Amino acid sequence: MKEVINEYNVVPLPVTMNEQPGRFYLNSDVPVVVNASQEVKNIASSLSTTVLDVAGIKLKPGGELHENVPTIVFDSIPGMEKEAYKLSVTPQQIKITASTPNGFYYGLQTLYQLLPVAIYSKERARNAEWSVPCVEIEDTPAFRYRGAMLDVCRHFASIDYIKKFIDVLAVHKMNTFHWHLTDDQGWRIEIKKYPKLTEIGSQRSETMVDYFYTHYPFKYDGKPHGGYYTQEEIKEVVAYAQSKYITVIPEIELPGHALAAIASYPELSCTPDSTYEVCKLWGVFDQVFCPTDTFFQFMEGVMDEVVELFPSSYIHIGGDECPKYAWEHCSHCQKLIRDLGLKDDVTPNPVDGRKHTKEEKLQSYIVNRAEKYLNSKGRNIIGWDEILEGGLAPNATVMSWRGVEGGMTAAKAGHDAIMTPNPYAYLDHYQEEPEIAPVTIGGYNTLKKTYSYNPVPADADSLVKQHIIGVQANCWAEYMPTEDNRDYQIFPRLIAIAETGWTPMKEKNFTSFCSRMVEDFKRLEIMGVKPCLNFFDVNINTRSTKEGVLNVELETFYPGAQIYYTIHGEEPSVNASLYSHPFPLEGTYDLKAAAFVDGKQIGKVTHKQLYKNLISGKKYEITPEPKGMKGDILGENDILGADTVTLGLTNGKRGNNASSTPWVGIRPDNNDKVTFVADFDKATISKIRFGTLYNAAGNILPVSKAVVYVSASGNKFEKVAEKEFTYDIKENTFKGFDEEIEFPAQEAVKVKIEFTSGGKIRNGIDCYSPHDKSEVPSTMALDEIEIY
Ligand code: NAG
Repeated sequence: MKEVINEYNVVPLPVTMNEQPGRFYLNSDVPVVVNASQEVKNIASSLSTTVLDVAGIKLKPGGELHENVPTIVFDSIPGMEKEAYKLSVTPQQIKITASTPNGFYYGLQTLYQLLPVAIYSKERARNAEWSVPCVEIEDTPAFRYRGAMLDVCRHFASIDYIKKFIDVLAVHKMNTFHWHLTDDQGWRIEIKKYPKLTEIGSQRSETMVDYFYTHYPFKYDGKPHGGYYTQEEIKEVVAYAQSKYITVIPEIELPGHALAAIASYPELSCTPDSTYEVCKLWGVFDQVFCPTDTFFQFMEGVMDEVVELFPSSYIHIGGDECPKYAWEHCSHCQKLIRDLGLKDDVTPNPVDGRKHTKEEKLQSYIVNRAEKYLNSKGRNIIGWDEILEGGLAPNATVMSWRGVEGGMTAAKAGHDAIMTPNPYAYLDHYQEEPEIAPVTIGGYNTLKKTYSYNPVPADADSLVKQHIIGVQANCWAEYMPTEDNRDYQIFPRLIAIAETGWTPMKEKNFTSFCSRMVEDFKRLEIMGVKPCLNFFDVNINTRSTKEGVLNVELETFYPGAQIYYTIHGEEPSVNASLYSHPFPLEGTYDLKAAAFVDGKQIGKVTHKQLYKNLISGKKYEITPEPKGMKGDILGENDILGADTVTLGLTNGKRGNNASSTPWVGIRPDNNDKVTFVADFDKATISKIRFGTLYNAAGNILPVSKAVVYVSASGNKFEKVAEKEFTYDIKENTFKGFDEEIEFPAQEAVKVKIEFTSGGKIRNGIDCYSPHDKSEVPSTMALDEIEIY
């Protein structure tokens, strides 16, 4: 593969970086001079150790500055921002300037990135030329909080994995590791006062297999899964992270996501006489902590040990996804609600404009007590954005995950917020075509989409600017059973978030990022990371032009690569068509594409079926409008910034059984019909086709009836066909059906289709909502609608 001749592959991109002619050569005559504190001397000596271990070059320790002797200098000056640094490289001197050890540490990270990538190896690397290109850099982070969350509950991660993860964070100047330690499926932190949390709570008997909507009844793997960290191991991780200027924030989930703790101590639940087990499947569960004295003692006992282990000024208390069913039906909770005088809101809460229930206020009460306790220990809390519901605890920081609204609301109310919005920062979503990727939780966001996220909108007011303190990537691990799976999901998108956290928005540029990522992939490889390699492949997209022509767009992130493609299933090679610009979809394409550099294929072949019909790429009207399922069921169009509402059904891609992408979800509410109208140039038509989905867990039922009307003039419609559909849907809960309706050939310029919904459906499924037997109007998921 051709080397990209660019040596300034610094990721994240520094604020200013001026490339200069010449190089600085490392050799054993080079002294390292430190005019700074002992801590900075330690940072400098870590450079000497690395250079000795990897390059076999023994830099000279200490000493004075000598004229005419090339020297490495660490020079402390007062007055720079905490994490800021300057790095100047001339043939005579490498100089890192900063005011704090943090700044020096980051200066050193940049220096490493300018050295041959072999500097990241663990052993002696040969054949590298140990020199640094000259440069002038001034750098400081855009945000003071740059984090990554690792879920070790859904699947356990070894200490070695966690250290490797921390290494990668440090190389990319991230400063916070959010460690999600407790959840329904496992309690992973040793608490001496409550030994059953790990004896019982850290083990589950087995785990559900495949996507949670794929089989119903669920299937399980029959294999026990578990693990926890001893307090000694936790101290080791905290110290390891600290040595890399990374703060570890523990998350202890309350009051929801608590099944592992409840399985260990059933008295913590509202129904202590029930039997509980550590959860074997993914989702949100009704069994939550019951706010009794026993619970508050437990919470304080756990937090006492947590604050001893984690010096972080923040403790994360969770707060997300806490169903209120148990509290609504618990006499203790109802009495507590009365005693506290909590009432359902009659007028909207001024902070978020919503009316909160008394049970939501009970959640606030619990979070407030946790906050008060932690404040008394000199710590502050962070909670997921649900902690806004029912009133925000006074000093809480909000982590915005259900989109950006929670963070914005918190910031406008004068609270700090950390942005970690779904979908951009959710690294558990698909990043390449669902058909070829390992199973994930759903959604679709490519490296490009993750990179496109900016935490502070350009038009933000000063409160928002002041209170959005940073950004974080979330690595939820339901579908990451192995460490290789974790790497695949997390990288390279985590690096995009690292750049978003560090580089000022106006300097961010995806093309530049990609050109630097080529080198960063090598760093990751040397560090033992196995990223998703879709960067070296081709993404197949469709987009309609203003004139309503559906174009095929091919893109590769690899800078300068050429894309060759075929449309009838042949393997692409340099003899195939060379992609230069979007081209119209003119039939059914069995499209295959790959990226090539210097005539050599650099990644794998991407394969996609695309379908063309009379209304491909055309806008349509649909009532009611698809909404509420955006990002979940929509998605592919979304990444192109296209109008998902009016193009998702005509984008040439059919919904499939692999994922919820690119199905379009419509909730007919009380109106049981969905009406679709599309027009086209006069044509003779005799058939419509559409896909419809069954997915009980998502409250989705397939269409039960479709009536087709056509119009020859454009105003008057005539009914030409109707068909009812029945489905055999006992076993499989995620299944798409292709339907077809034929009718005598007609001249037409417009078609109207009336789809009747599948009717009402039990809200959720037994294991997720055992108590809620209510019925709700089902959602209708369609894709694609075609006219022939
Ligand atoms: C959310 C849950 C989380 C789950 C994840 C999967 C948050 C704050 N909560 O439903 O437990 O693992 O999504 O994407 O993200």
